[in-house]
Amino acid sequence: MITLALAGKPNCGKSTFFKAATMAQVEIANYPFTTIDANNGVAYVRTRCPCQDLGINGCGNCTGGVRFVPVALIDVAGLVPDAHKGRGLGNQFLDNLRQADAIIHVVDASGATDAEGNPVDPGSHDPREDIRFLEHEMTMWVVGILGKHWPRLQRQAQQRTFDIIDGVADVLAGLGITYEDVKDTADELGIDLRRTGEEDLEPFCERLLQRTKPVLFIGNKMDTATPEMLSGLKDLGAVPVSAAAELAVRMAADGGFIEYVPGDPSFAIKPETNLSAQQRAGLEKIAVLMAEHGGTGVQGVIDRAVYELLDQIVVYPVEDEHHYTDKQGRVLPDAFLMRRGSTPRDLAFRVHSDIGEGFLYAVDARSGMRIKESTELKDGDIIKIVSTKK
Ligand SMILES: Nc1nc2c(ncn2[C@@H]2O[C@H](COP(=O)(O)OP(=O)(O)O)[C@@H](O)[C@H]2O)c(=O)[nH]1
Ligand SMILES: [Mg+2]
Repeated sequence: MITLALAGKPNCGKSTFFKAATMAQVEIANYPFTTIDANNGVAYVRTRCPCQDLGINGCGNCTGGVRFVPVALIDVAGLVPDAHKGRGLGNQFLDNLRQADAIIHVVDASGATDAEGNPVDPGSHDPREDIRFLEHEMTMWVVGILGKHWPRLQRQAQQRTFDIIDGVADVLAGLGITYEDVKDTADELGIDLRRTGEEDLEPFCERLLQRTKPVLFIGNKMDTATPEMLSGLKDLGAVPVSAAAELAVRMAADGGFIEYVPGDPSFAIKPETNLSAQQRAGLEKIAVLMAEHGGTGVQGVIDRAVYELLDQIVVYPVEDEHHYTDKQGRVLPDAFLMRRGSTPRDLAFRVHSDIGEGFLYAVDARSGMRIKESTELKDGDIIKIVSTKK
């Protein structure tokens, strides 16, 4: 499963974002686990269910055409400045980072959290200062790991048979970094690692991380941030969000007070519902915020991380290409996230390694045409795999 990690200073709202994003109303997510433990949960990317184009009324796996596909979400321990020197929860952070395909860096846009993560008066800390901080800590961490091995790697590199790219990839394998990642990064920067001093590792590690752990910045607490602070963050590429607002609307939906589909720009208070005047006023305030920003931003962040940073598409494997069902007659039973560029053969292996090994051909269920094994799959494709193995 794709794994996203929430990182940032203490008190910027990571846990609130985590609670909101992993809280699924039963009817929207037919997936058994949401929160696995306090820090590991399942969130969902939103997509348009293909049943809409096929004229199928109620496929059973979506809410009025909105479909949710699970991804893993990790609430990472809060990071403090100089964490790479051992301050705070260094090892825990690194372990979480190892598992992440992409990182959502949460910044407190209201400026109510100082550089160390302590609560301060709103507006007294400039959140733009926090943007570079995570990248710097992560880079220095990797520099530290690599630095420990550097004298040995440099010595071994004197031998003709030793490939330093291999040596570096070996040291960083625990971070999910591959030989290709190391090679491409060195090539891109035009550096020869055999002739790179320990003191010059920083740009290499920075670029390597940008490639292997892409980061999406979010300016949380937009509800209490000034417009100047928000626009300053937006200029740096941060997405405005209110995790607290999303949590409140998901809880209200869970309690049956409102109709809300995560990612929608608005919600509807159900008639005849017994909300207190205070609850109603709270929801109305959130409605105004959502109208202003096109929603709370939480769902959009998950979607952008998966579709833009990780370049994923959603593909639907079926057994029966005429009825779009599996063997049990369930319509569009599975939705798989796959990297753009994946082929029907890749999909076959995702379904099962046996099916992949016995791959014969695939059928595009929408057109009814056979497609080549090397065809690039498109977002929303419905594919029947024909294999010698069942
Ligand atoms: N106004 C506002 N406060 C928020 C928002 N998200 C979180 N908070 C508050 O910020 C504080 C820290 O939140 P928490 O999620 O525990 O932060 P963490 O340390 O990063 O996990 C809590 O008091 C939250 O209620 C938000 O969107 N708006
Ligand atoms: Mg927390």
